[in-house]
Amino acid sequence: MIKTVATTPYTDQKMGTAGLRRKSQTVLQPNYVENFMQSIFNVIGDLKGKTFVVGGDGRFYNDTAIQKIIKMAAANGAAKLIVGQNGFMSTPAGSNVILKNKADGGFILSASHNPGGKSGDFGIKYSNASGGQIPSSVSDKIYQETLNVKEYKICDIEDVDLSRLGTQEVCGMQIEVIDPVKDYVEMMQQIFDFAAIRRLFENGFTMRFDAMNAVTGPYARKIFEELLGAPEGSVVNDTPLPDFGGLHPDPNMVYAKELVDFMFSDKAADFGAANDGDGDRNMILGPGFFVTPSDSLAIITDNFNLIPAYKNGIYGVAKSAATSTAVARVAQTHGIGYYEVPTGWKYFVNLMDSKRITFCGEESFGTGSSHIREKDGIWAVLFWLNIIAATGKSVEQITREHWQKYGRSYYVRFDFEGVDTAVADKLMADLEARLPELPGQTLEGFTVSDAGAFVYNDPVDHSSTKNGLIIRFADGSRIVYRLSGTGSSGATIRVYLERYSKTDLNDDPLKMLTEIFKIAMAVAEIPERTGKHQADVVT
Ligand code: VG1
Ligand code: CO
Repeated sequence: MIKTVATTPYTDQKMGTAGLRRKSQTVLQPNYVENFMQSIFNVIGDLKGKTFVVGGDGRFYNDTAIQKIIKMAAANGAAKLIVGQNGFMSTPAGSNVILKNKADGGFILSASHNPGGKSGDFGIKYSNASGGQIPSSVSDKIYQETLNVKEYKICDIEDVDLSRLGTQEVCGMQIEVIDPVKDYVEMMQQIFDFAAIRRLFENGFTMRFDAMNAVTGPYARKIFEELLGAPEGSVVNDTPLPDFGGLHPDPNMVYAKELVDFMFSDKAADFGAANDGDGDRNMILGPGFFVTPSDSLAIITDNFNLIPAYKNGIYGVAKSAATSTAVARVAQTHGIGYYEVPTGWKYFVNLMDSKRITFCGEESFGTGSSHIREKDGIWAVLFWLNIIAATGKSVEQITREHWQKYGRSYYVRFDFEGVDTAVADKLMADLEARLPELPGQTLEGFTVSDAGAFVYNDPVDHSSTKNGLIIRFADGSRIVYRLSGTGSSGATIRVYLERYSKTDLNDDPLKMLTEIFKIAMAVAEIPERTGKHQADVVT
């Protein structure tokens, strides 16, 4: 039944910040998925005795790609695949299934927060036995392999029925189809105080969770409505659709517009939240109030003792360099470890495995803990609900009290999208070359204290990673520049701005960042080089 098929390499199968992400039309090319998967299998080497976890966020091509992966894993000699029913599994649930079953790795078919459908994006995230995505050293090897791959192995069999739970044998390999929600829900019940949150809803508390027609609908319905008793209809856009119903499943103020409009109307629920395509991102809202992901990480960390699973203490916390410094002040107050890593969840994995940190987060709406090795959207929502249940305070009250205690990091991210790749690369290179001239200069009233590339030296595997450029000012303000590694066409320049105030707690972030924005635009020559005077997306 095993066929060996000749193929020719593609030159664009390099993974980015989180796996391979391409236009669906690119992925539809002959052997595109086959080449990529065979390259991974070649780098792993012998698949004998190995078990992998497979699922996806249900987007267009999920069903086709998963059949290819099953048939190729079998042909390459894998012992077993654990597959989500109907091919569904969120990224955090997948990490849990890998860890729980001590699997050798896993594949989540998703382009995360990127739009789906025929004209959207498709992607594959690859994790190893840690439950987290592979380090760059491994993805570099896989990329080299994709440039040389000449043939792939596949079982010549009918498509496998993934609708029935249970174990079947296919081409000499075991396939166990599991309920992707069950294990995840059990894990959440072990972490949070479900009884307290249930009481909150019994007392009339209301919420709206927007699954954005992506993978978290079934998880959210089970947890929030069935188990915690949120009124029916609290979870919206809860049926995963191949094109996400046309939505851009990125839970931020721009793309989660339906939820934002609702939460800023007079009909708002007490609590609002959304997740992204594959369920690893979250947005937290109160009535007429938005919590920045950077503040959310700081607030979660400050309140660890309210949560059953963390009440005995946490090791430490880490954030990506681009994320605001709000959590640093919390770490200092609590005397816990604090780390700053490059953008991408994979950089947190060593810190969690070595018990240096328990919590971690990114400004891009990602928060999580060492319960798994991915960021976790529903976990973050439950964390907030648990804080609210334990304190009786509203989202806004919790956040404002946090600012009173620690001061406020005004923080906004500006994305310049669809920039020519060569222009973006040159902009970054030229900017880096100019940065050493900046310290000591005063621009728009702000004095630069230090400027340079962000370099992370991993304390565990001693690898060194350069990611982005940072300008720091004497008053604690910062500008971070980086190029996105998750897009599927052109370049996106991300500019992250932060300004700290201990006393001005109620200002408008954009207003507070007016001068810093001007400096950021001028120093990098963004208008001159890209023709853009405004960002395309502001979050
Ligand atoms: C973006 C975010 C980053 C996140 C990554 C994957 O990467 O900035 O924080 O880890 O997406 O998120 P980039 O390189 O485009 O800035 V997900 O939800 O796509 O797995
Ligand atoms: Co995601």
